[in-house]
Amino acid sequence: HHHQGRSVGIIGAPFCKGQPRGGVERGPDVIRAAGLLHKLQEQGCAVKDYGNLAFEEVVDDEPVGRVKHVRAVGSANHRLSEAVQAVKRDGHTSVMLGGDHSLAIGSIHGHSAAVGELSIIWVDAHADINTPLTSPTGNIHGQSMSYVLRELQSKIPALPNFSWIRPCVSAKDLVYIGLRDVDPEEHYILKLLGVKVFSMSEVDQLGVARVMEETCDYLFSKVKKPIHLSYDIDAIDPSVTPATGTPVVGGLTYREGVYITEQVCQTGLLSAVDMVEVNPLRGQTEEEVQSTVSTAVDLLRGCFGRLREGNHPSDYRLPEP
Ligand code: EXY
Ligand code: MN
Ligand code: MN
Ligand code: MN
Repeated sequence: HHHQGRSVGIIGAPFCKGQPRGGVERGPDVIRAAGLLHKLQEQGCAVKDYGNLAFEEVVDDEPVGRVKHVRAVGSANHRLSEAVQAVKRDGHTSVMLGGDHSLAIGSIHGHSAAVGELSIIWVDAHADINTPLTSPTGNIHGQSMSYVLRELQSKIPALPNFSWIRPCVSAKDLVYIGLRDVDPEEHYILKLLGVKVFSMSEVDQLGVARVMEETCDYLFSKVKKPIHLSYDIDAIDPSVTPATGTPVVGGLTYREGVYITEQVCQTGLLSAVDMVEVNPLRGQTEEEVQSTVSTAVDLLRGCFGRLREGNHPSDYRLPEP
C-alpha cells in the first residue's frame, strides 16, 4: 500500500450514557464491520486500530440536578481524553468512533492537551451547547460544547467525575454547520458568544461550497490551528442516515456531507475526527442501518483524501506492453 503521509489512529468508544437510547454503543463495531480500516488503507492511509475503550461501571449514578449519568459520562470522557492524547503523541490523526456525542468532551480535551489550541468544526443538526442548568432533557450529549468552552466556565457547576476537565476552546475558534434544532437557551448562548453558525438556512442560501470557503476564511484568518472535526451523523438528512437517536428532517444531503469532509481534508490541518451517534438499533430495516453506516464510512474516507474524481498513488506507472 502507498502511505501518502496520512496516518490514522482509530479509537472505539462504545458508550451510550450521554443519552437515553441503547444501541449507540455498537457504533464502533458496525463502522469497523463496514470495512473502514480496509477502505482507508486502500486509499493510501496507514491505519492503527487502538481497539475499543473499556469503560468502568459506575454504580449509584443518580442524576445531579437534571443531569443524567454524570459520573459515568465524566469517567468515560476522562479515559477517552487519555486515549486521544496517546494517539496524538504517536503521531496519528485521531479518529474517535462513538458512541454518543457526549464523547466530544474527552476527545476535544485530549486533542487539545496534546497539540494545544484547536479550531473546532461541529457538524450536527444540534448545537450541543446547553449548560447543565439550561438542558431541557438532562442528556449530556446535548451539552458537550459547554464543558470545553472557556467563555461558559462561570456557568458550569462542579459535577462528580468532571474535575479533570479544563476548558480549552475559545468561542471564536468554533464553527457550526448543519444546525436545524436549537433550543432557545442554546440560541441565546450562540448569540451571546458570537459563535459562527452555518445553519441549514445558510447552507440553503450560500450553498455548501461557500459555507466551506467562509468556514476556512473565518477559522484561518489569523493563525492556522489544527482542526478538530466533530461529525454527528444526524447532521445528514434522515432519509440517508435514519439509524440515529435524534433524527431531524431537513438535513444535509449525502453530497453536501461528503463535500464538507473533502474540503476539511484539503486544508491539510485535520488533526482529529469524531464520528458519533450511529445507532444500529434505531434503523427500521437492515437497509436503513446499512445506509447510515456506509455514509459514516464515506464521510471518514473523505476526511482522509478520498476524492470523488478518483485517486491514484503518486508513484503509479502505466504497465508497459
Ligand atoms: N437540544 C436537546 C438537548 O439538549 O437534549 C437535544 C440534543 C440532541 C443532541 C444530539 C446528538 O446531537
Ligand atoms: Mn451532536
Ligand atoms: Mn445531533
Ligand atoms: Mn488525567
